[in-house]
Amino acid sequence: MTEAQKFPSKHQITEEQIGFWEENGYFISPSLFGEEELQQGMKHMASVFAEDYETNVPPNIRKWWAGDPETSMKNVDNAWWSDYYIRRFVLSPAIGAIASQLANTDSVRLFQDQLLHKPGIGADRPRSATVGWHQDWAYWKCTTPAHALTARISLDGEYEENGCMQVIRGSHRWGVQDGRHFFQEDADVNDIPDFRAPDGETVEAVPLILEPGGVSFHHSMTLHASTENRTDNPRRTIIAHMIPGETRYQPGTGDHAYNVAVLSAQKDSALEEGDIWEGDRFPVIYPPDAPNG
Ligand SMILES: O=C(O)CCC(=O)C(=O)O
Repeated sequence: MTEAQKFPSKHQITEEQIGFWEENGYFISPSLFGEEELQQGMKHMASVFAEDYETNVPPNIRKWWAGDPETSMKNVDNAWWSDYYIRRFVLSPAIGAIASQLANTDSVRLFQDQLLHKPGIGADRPRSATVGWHQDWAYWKCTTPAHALTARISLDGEYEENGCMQVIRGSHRWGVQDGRHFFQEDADVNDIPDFRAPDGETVEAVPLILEPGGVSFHHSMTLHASTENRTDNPRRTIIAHMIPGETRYQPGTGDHAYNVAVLSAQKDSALEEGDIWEGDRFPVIYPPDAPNG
């Protein structure tokens, strides 16, 4: 394949953008989705949270149920099992093409998706629905090498007041940190923990501002978090967590029991160290039209 065939030209990113990613551990693409798609995304996200599943298959993890407080984060993993429209977003060829260039790999698979609805709690309510500082790989030590990456598609637009995500610039180069606080819903995110930055580097939090339909990418070792949403409207994000096609299973870490069970269920024999993360439940996003096996 020539370079031109590899990436439809509008999904080809520049050497400079790849250099930015390698230095900073994040990248923001221009809007990849239009108004109609975003409206459909909101509708289908609401259906999944309401347990109305197009495929009749539930997502494999839910952390919010009807009746739970509306000020809590609504969060579901693997909604693409349940909904065809969500599937269109998280298996988007544009996202796959950009991810393959950032990760410098010939193939990209979906590791799992995530729907995130951060409620608008207004100015006065106690802090809630925050995401504490964490590195994604701290939850995914069952994947090696640690080159997974995430695309976050913003349906509403993201900015500081509605609790946009923040990253610690360059932290993907700093090794494993004390970072497993994703589920801390009352975190004071502006009080940044004492992360270990190498000599000469500083701990700098960068807000990832997104227009509606905009997509941010971050490396699985990049420290990130998000504050509460102080507006009166939800901040909704469809998230594709992706792995390079050569990613292998690393046993003994006790991490991500759900995905390990999914991988194991697709095999005839017991999982072994070094097995490739593959199969229908980890579909190929890039190259487009590749078989899933
Ligand atoms: O959107 C957020 O606030 C956090 C998302 C996140 O932690 C992730 O995509 O890894």
